[in-house]
Amino acid sequence: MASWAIIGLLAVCHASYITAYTKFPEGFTFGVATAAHQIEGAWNVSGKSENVWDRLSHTRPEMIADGTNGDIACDSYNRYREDVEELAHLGVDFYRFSLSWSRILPTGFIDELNPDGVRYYNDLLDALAEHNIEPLVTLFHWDLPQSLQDLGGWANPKMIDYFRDYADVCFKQFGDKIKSWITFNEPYEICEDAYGDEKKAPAVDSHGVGNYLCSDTLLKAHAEAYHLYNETYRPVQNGKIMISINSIWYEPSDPENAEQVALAEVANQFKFGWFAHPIFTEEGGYPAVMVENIARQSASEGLNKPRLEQFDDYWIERIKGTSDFLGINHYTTHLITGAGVDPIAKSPSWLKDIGAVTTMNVGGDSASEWLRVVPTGFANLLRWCKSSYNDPPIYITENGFSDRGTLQDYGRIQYFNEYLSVILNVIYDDGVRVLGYTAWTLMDNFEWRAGFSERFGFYYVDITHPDRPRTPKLSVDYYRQLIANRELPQDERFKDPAVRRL
Ligand code: PNW
Repeated sequence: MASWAIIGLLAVCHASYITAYTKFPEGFTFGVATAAHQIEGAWNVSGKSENVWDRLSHTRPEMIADGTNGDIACDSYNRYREDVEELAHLGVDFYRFSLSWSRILPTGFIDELNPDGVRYYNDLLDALAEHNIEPLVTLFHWDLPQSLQDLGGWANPKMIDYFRDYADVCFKQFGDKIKSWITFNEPYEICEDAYGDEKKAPAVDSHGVGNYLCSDTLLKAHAEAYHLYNETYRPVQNGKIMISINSIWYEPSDPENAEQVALAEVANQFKFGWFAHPIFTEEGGYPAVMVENIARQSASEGLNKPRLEQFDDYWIERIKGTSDFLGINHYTTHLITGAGVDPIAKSPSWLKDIGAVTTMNVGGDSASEWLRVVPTGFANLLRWCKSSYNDPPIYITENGFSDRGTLQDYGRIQYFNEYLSVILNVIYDDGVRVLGYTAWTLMDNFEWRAGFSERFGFYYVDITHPDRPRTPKLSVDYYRQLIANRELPQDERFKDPAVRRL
């Protein structure tokens, strides 16, 4: 068979990936995201103090896959003008980045404002404004000042006040230049991975206990920052404020199996609902199934109080409705195979509390073990959010794909194309109100415990070179063309020559 015939046949086989919709609705916006600790470097200069990721990567380097750290990272503290040039080249409508708490308030408290930190973010904001790029700014993307961790971090209820104070400083210092705020990036990762496990700094690993102390504090801190903005700053600054919730979306491995279907719903309530239900439902509070499962488990463990308790009426009301949009970070879908204790679950733990067995054996692969390529799962998540949370306006605040850093990054292009197709489908066919999309990430950066071994960037970053040179990958052309035309690119050159499909 001639090679063109083979290619044609493959194209037909994969025709289901190509949707009828290619054009984005009027007003839909595109951006890219980064986070301070992953790109800035300059970890101990110009007044910045140590944060929990500095501490972890310096004292336990074996915890980082390639032994790297964020000391220099992409050197964005010195090279932010290059970052902005790249953003301008891509043509993005907005840039999502985060503020480093320990750079702005080195003690963690408001007694000391670091002028160099304030100047850095003002310079970045001014450079963005020159290029008409809107800032979308995250207050907290995981880099807690170590001084506050020494007091218990997010397991300490005093953090509600400390976070509110920090947010107040940020609104006051930068709020005239920022119209869109995110309080927390991925509360699940903060609470479960860092206090209920050791997957993220500070790696407290108080499974089944610390994770729930964290969520009580974090949700209250989020609500206080929202009310502060809403009452004091919004009337003069006229901006919006939201939270970005991460989903691993769970599906039954056999859609005909009623038990698996029910357990997948439980798992989604534990994962997404843990933080979304208190904010985005009319009822408010933690999902009932979480409260019930954890009470039952806690009693069987001989405790006299559940490890997670429902908020009281004051806090249920105070937390409800505290987000102007639903920010969704989405990467992947995992499966539920049945009831019971997952073999990887610690005891007690969030995973054991769910009472289901999970597997990552689904979809296409990436460089990250957890990241499976399952576009249909994204469609189901978005439809579920519409029905579970009363049709909220949604921003996708992260979505992306990891490889080992190839410049011909067809895997990334195909991932974006398939996940963006899904967004078009749910907008046009299901009326899901997705208003904007944020690709993760501008350039290869310090990927937390994976170091630089898993790369999510549009630009390749050579971390062996002191100047941290950035090289555009093929996906830069793809995203640039997409944004320019507001349409999924159809060019042959974006198709993987191995399979000739997008
Ligand atoms: C996000 N999951 O983390 C973070 O917001 C980014 O800082 C990070 O670099 C990026 O995604 C890629 O990892 C996630 O298991 C970690 O589904 C884990 C998951 C999702 C996002």
